[in-house]
Amino acid sequence: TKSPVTVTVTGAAGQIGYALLFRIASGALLGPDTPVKLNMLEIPQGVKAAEGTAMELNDCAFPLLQEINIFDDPNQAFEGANVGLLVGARPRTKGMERADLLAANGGIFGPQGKAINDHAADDIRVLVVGNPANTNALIAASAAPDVPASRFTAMMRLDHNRAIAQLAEKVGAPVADIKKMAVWGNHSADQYPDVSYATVAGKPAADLVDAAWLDEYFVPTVAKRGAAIIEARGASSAASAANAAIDHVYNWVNGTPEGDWVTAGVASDGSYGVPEGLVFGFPCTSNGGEWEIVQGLEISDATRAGIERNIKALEEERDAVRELGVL
Ligand code: NAX
Repeated sequence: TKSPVTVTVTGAAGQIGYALLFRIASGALLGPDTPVKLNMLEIPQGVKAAEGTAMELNDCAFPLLQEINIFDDPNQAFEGANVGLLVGARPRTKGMERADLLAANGGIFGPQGKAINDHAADDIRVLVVGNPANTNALIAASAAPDVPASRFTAMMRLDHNRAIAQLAEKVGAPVADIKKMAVWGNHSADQYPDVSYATVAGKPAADLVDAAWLDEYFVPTVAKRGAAIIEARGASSAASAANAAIDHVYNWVNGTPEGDWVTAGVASDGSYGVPEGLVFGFPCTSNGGEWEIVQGLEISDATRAGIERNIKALEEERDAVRELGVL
């Protein structure tokens, strides 16, 4: 077995946290040979519930789980962290202005970024799940000048998985037959799920579905899936979000399969005309260490329009947090 990896989960007492922690402890996040030390971060009101979850984690007697610690101080929670899953965020409440939401989250992700900068291990890898995830990742990265910006990523994997599931259902193929899905941009209704490069059992997906289905059903269904889940379940996506977080980190650390890629929200290096620094959903591969944006894809007019819409949306979010002084 390998040496233990310290994983810090924020918002540990929330519903995604509850779906996530047991899978991390079981070995699904890092693999079956990697022991885990779990650091759970909550706000003071969440600590008691986190303690209850820790009791249940103990009761699972997971062979890989070496330690559980609960904190309400980010500096302690990120001490020595190798992986940070930033799930806890300030949700938008009724009547809340967007600027207030961005400011409240700046007040969370700024200090957490600084705590990561000052206390995390040198190989720290961060996935931001809490919304607005892309901009929260940007805020955390900018508060951590000593950590490469490439180590701060945002979760676009749920959107990616949703897109695969919708296409699989439409063409009647198993999900395992679908490769090279992409979701460009922001984890919001602006996102652009794109089958341009996708294959189904090796055949181009674009040959199996028509343009009207893509524009009128596929894109809006994937982009608005979160709202549909809330409508049906009376609560937002939790287990599927936790699953996507597991997928993202697993592929980041262990690599993506040969001949395929996944979608990750990563700091743009200017690829595909996306301004440098914006945390943007791109098709990415990992060699088991760093994300790399897939290069050289031909961009259709529809994809270009989708990318541009997301650049605009993310620049607006970035400018708004700059104005608030959190960036
Ligand atoms: P919950 O409200 O169930 O849990 C959030 C938890 O975070 C609470 O226990 C709260 O006490 C804690 N928290 C709040 N501020 C904190 C802080 N400063 N430090 C540590 N903990 C803090 O929300 P849940 O359903 O778990 O969702 C968490 C976040 O994920 C939300 O922002 C949600 O919008 C976002 N999502 C992102 C998705 C994505 O694909 N990127 C999809 C699912 C989800 O909607």
